[in-house]
Amino acid sequence: MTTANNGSRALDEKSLVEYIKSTPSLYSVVGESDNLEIKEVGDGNLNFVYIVTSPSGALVVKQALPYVRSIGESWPMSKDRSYFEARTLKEHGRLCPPHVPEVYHFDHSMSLIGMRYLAPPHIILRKGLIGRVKYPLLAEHMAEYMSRTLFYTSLLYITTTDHKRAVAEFCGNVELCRLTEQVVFSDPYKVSQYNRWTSPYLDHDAKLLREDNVLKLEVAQLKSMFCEKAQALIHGDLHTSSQMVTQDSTQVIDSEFSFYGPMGYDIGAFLGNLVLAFFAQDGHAVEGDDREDYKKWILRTIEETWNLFHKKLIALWNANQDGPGDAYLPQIYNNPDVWNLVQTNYMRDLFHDSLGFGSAKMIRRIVGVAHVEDFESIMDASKRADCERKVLNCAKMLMKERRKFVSIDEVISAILHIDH
Ligand code: ADP
Ligand code: SR1
Ligand code: MG
Repeated sequence: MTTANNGSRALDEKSLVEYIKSTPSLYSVVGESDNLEIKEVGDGNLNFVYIVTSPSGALVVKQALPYVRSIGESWPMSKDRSYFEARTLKEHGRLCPPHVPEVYHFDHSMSLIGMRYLAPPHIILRKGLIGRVKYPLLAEHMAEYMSRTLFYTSLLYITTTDHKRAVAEFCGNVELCRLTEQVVFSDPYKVSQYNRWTSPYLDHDAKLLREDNVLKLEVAQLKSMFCEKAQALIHGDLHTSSQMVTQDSTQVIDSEFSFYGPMGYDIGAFLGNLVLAFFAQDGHAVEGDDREDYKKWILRTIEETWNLFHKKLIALWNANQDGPGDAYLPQIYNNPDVWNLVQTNYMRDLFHDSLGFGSAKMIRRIVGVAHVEDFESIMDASKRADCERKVLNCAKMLMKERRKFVSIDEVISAILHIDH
């Protein structure tokens, strides 16, 4: 075990064995075995992740150190993010147990979480999308996860007393929120030391972004919504590397960016990352496999996710019309006409928020600090840039025109139009 700055004790393979042996809630999962194997598998941007196996069990240990792993110690970051990750894994797990791994143990002083090991064939969804694997239950599972976690933590279900208490607690995750403000809503629209893109092919496209005043007005609105709209306990980083999947299982991991924010930020993150996967497919096409059928599957999944989410959120809302939620009191809104109108307006605004945030998430992955494997794994830079340019054109159009879209079918048509 080495001592990092801020008094953290960074685990290594050897010290982790000792830690597990002295922690009953972890040691019992691996059958109190003397024969523990440790492997560090962290491929995310921020933390260290260890898989611990014994002949009779396995678990995952995740540790946050006080900096951003992918950048290094020059970018300090509060290790309290681990507290918020554990807190939200537990809360979202309580609200939607089939789609969130169980937390066995949390150690605040070590910024360490012990959780269920998502064993193979679970893989990170993004890798499955690059390998053109279809997941028939993905839309259903993600719609279930998003509708339950967002509904039950919003004022549609809880009282303003509970909401304010929870909002206050999650305001503590300020450093992670500020990281998002910077890398999603600011840096892509200005010169920043961290920005990069497929140069020289996208030099002009990146410049156009920085000079697009209409886009800047839109992104300012989205940023203020991200900072001000405490609508629900959102995951906060729901891209396609935050799900581990098989053909019949979808598990949402990595909720360290969670806070009370706009629902559309989660929905947009997931749908926007599926759009990224869609535009990356041409870069992975080879002779004999043009990936056209797979592209259609991605678009169908986008459509089904939104439509199922819509249906499930409304169903939860109707079933809890007389529940504790302070937003729409039944004494005022019990007339079916006004009730329908309230729901129609709410879902329309949420749809437009999701399109806006989804677009911002797409843009940041092309010209910002953190890129995604969907495109990074396209080795031919010119081909990669062609795919990435379509993302930028699609995202700019969606962000600016989002209020004109009435249904997800129209969005799919617009994506197809840009693709051809
Ligand atoms: P970061 O916070 O650094 O982004 P992640 O939570 O995304 O870290 O985890 C990094 C990697 O560790 C994932 O891509 C996945 O391969 C692996 N991983 C994380 N949690 C689990 C788990 N519960 N079971 C199996 N593998 C996991
Ligand atoms: C330095 S930016 C790192 C990014 O990785 C995380 O997964 C978040 O998306 C964050 O924006
Ligand atoms: Mg991650």
